[in-house]
This record gives sequence, structure tokens and C-alpha cells, in this order.
Amino acid sequence: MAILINQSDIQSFKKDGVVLLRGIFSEWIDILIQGAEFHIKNPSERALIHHKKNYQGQFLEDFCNWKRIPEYSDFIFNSPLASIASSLTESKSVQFFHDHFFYKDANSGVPTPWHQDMPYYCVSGHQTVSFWMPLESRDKNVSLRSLAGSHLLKKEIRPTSWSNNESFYEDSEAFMDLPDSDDYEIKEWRTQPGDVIAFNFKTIHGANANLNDKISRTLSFRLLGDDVVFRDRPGRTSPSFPDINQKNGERLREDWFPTLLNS
Ligand SMILES: O=C(O)CCC(=O)C(=O)O
Repeated sequence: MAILINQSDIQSFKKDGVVLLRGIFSEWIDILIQGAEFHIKNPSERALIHHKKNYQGQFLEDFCNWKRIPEYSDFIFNSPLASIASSLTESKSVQFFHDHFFYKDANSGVPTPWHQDMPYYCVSGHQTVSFWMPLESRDKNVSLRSLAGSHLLKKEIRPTSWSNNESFYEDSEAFMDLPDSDDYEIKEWRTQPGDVIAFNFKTIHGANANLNDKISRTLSFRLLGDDVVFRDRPGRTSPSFPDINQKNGERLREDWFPTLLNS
């Protein structure tokens, strides 16, 4: 994988829990935009729509659409995604977890709050990576931002519902509050289609509202490395996988979460 990423990318990912990889998927952008255009017109039943008072535009997020959108599955199975994930997470095996689509209308006014993805998920482990891919150019102030080193926190951050800020699970005490973002270096970059921000599921991240006069579309692809196993959460996860029928500590079932690489 030396051609696509280098040791310093791997070291940054390990130390900061986030790294920018410039232009790494440029040749896949047209295909992904085709998929995203279909997706916007045909959201799944899992899609969530967020509005903010006094703003016209909406913020739509949707999950787990790779099976029905061939452009997404083409990218997942035929791009160097898994190989890059294997290098970054220093894993021999890579399983696909899910895709997450973020569509923000122009002037949608709804930010993505600071959060950690891991506590929303039915998995535990450290060898994880999300690939955040903007489908159009993003100024720094509407790109992803991440707290460098936050993936090393010992306790998980309390997951809350983005609509009403309520704790996701009853055992809210098992989690810690968000730390003060001023205590961290914030990693954020101006980004172009083809660039990727790769981050650990435990890295605290967020994004400002889209207050520009053009839409913003982002795809995040989530992958699992060697040490990731099923974790039974005390409630509904996001995304939820009803009937998954797995026990704590098991490798995720391959019929739902395909192994993309096993070296
Ligand atoms: O782009 C955004 O608004 C948020 C992205 C995000 O939270 C993610 O990819 O996990």
C-alpha cells in the first residue's frame, strides 16, 4: 500500500486518531456521485431528517445502503478501501461495517455535534476506521473536524440523540461527558472530492452546519480490523441491526458484514 499511503500517514492515524489522505479516491468520485444522486431521491426507511427552526434546508442522514446502491458496493469491493483500512489499522483482516450518507441542503443550519461514533455501535475494539469522503469541495469551516488524540480516552463518551440530546442508553453512568474541545488540537482541513479524512471510531468529531448556498453530500464508509468484535449494547444502536443474533466477543457475522480482505 506504499503507493497510496505512507508510514507517516499510518503514524498520524495512530497518534491523532485522524489523518487526511489527499486525492486518494479521485477516480471513484463520479461513480459515488451517481450513487448519491440516486440515494437522495430514494432514501431508505432508516433515513433520519433533521431541521432547525428558522432554516429552510434539511439535513438528511441515511445508513446501510450498499446492498441496494451498486455504485456504493462497487466502491467497497473494488477500490483500495480495504487495503488502506488494513494499513491504517495495522490489521490482517478487514470487514465492512456500514455506509453512512450525510446530505445537507444549502442553508440547512443543522450542525453535526461533537460526538464519538463507537458508543452508538454494536462493536468494540480499537482497530477501526471511517473514511469520510466529501463529494464536492469543502471549505475548512464546513469540513469534518476532529479532536486529535481523543481516540485514546479510556472511557466512552455518552451517546445522545441528536434531536433531543437524551442519553441513548439507560446506563448513562457507564459513559463520560464530552471533554472540553479547547483541551485538544482540532484537526480540520479544506477538502476536495477524492480526499478522505480517515478516523478511528473513538475519535471525537463533528461538523459545522452548511450555511453556504450550495448543497453538501458526504459518504462515510466504516471498516473493522482484527480486534473488533460484537458488543451487546443496553438498547438500540445507530444504525440498529435487529435480529443480528450475536453474542459479546464474537467476530461480526460475515453474511451481513463481508470480509473484504484477509491476508
Ligand atoms: O459530515 C458530517 O456532518 C458528519 C460526519 C460524521 O459524523 C461521520 O462521518 O461520522
